[in-house]
Amino acid sequence: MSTGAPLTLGTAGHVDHGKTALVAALTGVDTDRLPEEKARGLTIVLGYAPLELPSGRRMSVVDVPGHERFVRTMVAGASGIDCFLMTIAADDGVMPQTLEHAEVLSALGVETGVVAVTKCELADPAAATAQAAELFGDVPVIACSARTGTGLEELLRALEELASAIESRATLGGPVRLHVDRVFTVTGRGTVATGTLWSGAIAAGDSLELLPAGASVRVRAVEVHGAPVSRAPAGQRVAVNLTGARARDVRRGDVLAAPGTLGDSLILDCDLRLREAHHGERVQVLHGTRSVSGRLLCLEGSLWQLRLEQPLLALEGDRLVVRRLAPPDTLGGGVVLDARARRHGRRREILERLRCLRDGEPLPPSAAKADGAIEAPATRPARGLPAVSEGDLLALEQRLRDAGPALLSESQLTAQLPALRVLRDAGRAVRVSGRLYGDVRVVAAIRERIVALIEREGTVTLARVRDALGISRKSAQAFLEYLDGQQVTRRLPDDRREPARRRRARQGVR
Ligand SMILES: Nc1nc2c(ncn2[C@@H]2O[C@H](COP(=O)(O)OP(=O)(O)OP(=O)(O)O)[C@@H](O)[C@H]2O)c(=O)[nH]1
Ligand SMILES: [Mg+2]
Repeated sequence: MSTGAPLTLGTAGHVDHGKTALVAALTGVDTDRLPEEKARGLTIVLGYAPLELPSGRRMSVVDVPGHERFVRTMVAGASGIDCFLMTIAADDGVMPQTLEHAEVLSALGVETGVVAVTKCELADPAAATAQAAELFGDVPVIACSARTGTGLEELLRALEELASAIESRATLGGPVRLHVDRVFTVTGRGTVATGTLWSGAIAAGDSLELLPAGASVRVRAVEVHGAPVSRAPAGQRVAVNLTGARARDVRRGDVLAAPGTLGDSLILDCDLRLREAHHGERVQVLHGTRSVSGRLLCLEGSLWQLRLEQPLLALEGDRLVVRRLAPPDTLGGGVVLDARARRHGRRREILERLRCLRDGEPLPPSAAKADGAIEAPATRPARGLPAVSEGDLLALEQRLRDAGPALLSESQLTAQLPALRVLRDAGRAVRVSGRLYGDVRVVAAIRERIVALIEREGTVTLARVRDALGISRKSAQAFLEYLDGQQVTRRLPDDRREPARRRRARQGVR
């Protein structure tokens, strides 16, 4: 029986602190499915299980890895959860990823949860309990053991109480948004994408948009924890059987969204709590199940601009996590205030507007003017260039889209150069290489396909990219140069390309 609106619980905690064992003891499901996970006794990918509470209410559980190398996966699993189950082993106490996961949860705004002091039959749980209380304040702390069963009933009761106090995303409405974390093919049924449904409801027959590719897909069937349902509301794990997309066209980090409700974000104004970050620093930005590199620009206090190298699929109010690239570490995170900002500095009226958005205050008239400047950046003519109308911009955008991976050169666009400049500043057009330009969605989709090809094949030649993607040699060259420039690929002496971070990837660093 399942009563109450859907909710999702995410595990958290240092490696080996008993997350997976606890989920198995509570749900009966061993979420470590991969042979490598079983052999190493280590969670590597996200695990999922339904948890039935004493009242019959059901929660989705996402079990995350605790190893420091898999923090990116942990963030992907924690994005979209409603509450946490943090484990701290009685015989180990608070450890680095206890702290890092706590930081991620706080950045994602997940403040409700329970701490389980695990392995309590191995050591006196008092010290770890005191540490937990210090770290998490008045969150319930329960000593338990997955091995002996001690404390599990108390833990379930605490989760029940927690669940009754949380408002389910199902009641909040909003358009469909599902950040894909797994994709596979089921014989006879085709592509299945799974994720935690952030908002909206998905039903068989729905038309959705797959982003960033922008492809139209149709929902053939929907399942929740292995059982078919006619309609799945937000707040739980959902598996969507799709038509219109092959499994290899869908990747972790993609988003299934209600058509026309979500677009690419390349420049975001945010309210961030960061430690040790500095103006101009290149960082990793994690949002949903996606992570991209970008640069941090300090505007004022907690207000920062993020200029990304690849798009995120974000909306205002979304949470994101910021990590340092080397050595990898979580710096903090926060809230998106403007998901489609334009490049700007510390202009007074823009800062005033952002302060109001952050503090939830009404926009004063001067900030409202700046608001228009931000909301409709593309209509503002670039300095020294003739004004361009929204019609000019849409016409050029369509032309770039129609050109697709063939791209367009500046010499083909002489009459539209002012519009090109505006589109480029607004992140809607991308200079791929030399004087060649493409639509931001087209460029993102081609990039993803090349990265997938290299992931499959190790290294690639220009000719291989040309043939595999069915594009011209000139385009293949431009895209590879673009990816070299972004340090996604690295050019080898024999002109082949390999992933720029191949050596680290071989060592298992993600
Ligand atoms: N004695 C004892 N051992 C436990 C208990 N819970 C887990 N373990 C053991 O601790 C080890 C790690 O447990 P896991 O559940 O895999 O830990 P984890 O937090 O999921 O680890 P990662 O997912 O890799 O971060 C395994 O050998 C478990 O059998 C417990 O309550 N008592
Ligand atoms: Mg585990």
